[in-house]
Amino acid sequence: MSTYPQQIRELMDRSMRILLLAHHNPDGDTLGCLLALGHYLAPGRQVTMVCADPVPDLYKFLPGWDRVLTNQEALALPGEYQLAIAVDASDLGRLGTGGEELLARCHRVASIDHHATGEAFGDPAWIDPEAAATGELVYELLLGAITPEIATALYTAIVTDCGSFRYANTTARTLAIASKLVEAGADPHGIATVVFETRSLASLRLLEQALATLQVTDDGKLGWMDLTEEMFQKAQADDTQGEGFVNYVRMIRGVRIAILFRENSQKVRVSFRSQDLDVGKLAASFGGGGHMRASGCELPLPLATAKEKVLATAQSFIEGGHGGT
Ligand SMILES: [Mn+2]
Repeated sequence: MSTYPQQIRELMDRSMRILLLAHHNPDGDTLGCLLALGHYLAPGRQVTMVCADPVPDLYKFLPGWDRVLTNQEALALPGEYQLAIAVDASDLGRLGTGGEELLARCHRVASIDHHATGEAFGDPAWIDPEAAATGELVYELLLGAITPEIATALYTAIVTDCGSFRYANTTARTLAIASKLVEAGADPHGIATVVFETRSLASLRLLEQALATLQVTDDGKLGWMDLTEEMFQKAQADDTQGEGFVNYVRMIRGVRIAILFRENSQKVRVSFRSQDLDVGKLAASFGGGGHMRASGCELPLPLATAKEKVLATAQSFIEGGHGGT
């Protein structure tokens, strides 16, 4: 039995001013955990919730989202914190610009995460790669003190990271915790409608353009798609609206590695997905990270060069049979 939750509970009990940190380019897991902890700790304490990037529109149904500050906004506030808790961030870089500066103001830093890759930080650093979402760990931490707001936040954390319980990371524990959260007031249909069944027109216009670039190798085992800055402009889509597009490539029968290349000013953000290969290792070979079936990296290269490099490596990765389990 892990002692990490107990250690973090003791730290929370002793701390009056607490900083909670999500990772940059936030997803449902990191935001759900941030807000769940925020709701849990708020009574009787001064809690500051931060994320390097603004909360995407998609997650603005989560109770308390409007109290999340950017790292820069928090840096403008005076004072120190007795405790920082980072959620779902596999290394310090994931906290984004200003993240480390904020941690320098905290007497103690704890981390709760489920990524197997990355240079862990924090004391304690509670990392459980068996968890489908960091939300499972935060659930365990809160010992059943689950209000409807917390239930909504944690259910969203879990359901997004396990793709509605469809991904390989879904376990009996994932489902058992989700069940408890529904009992505590989370609305599975309402959350699924907002998170999975609702898209802006701009987002579909963006997808239309991205799908037009879809390619697979002759053997059909490697598939990829591009998202360029020009497409975003044409679709009038914002930065967050390409989320999840890589899954369309992953869906193609026979594709073992699916890649999305996202052009982003002078860099290319690369997302990897696989049904059966360890793409965490593939991303790590480019200095990135993530999980076995979902990972990513960032290359400071023009799109064409980044593609050439990544596709060649992915191709030999498939041929080398880097199966993992
Ligand atoms: Mn996560």
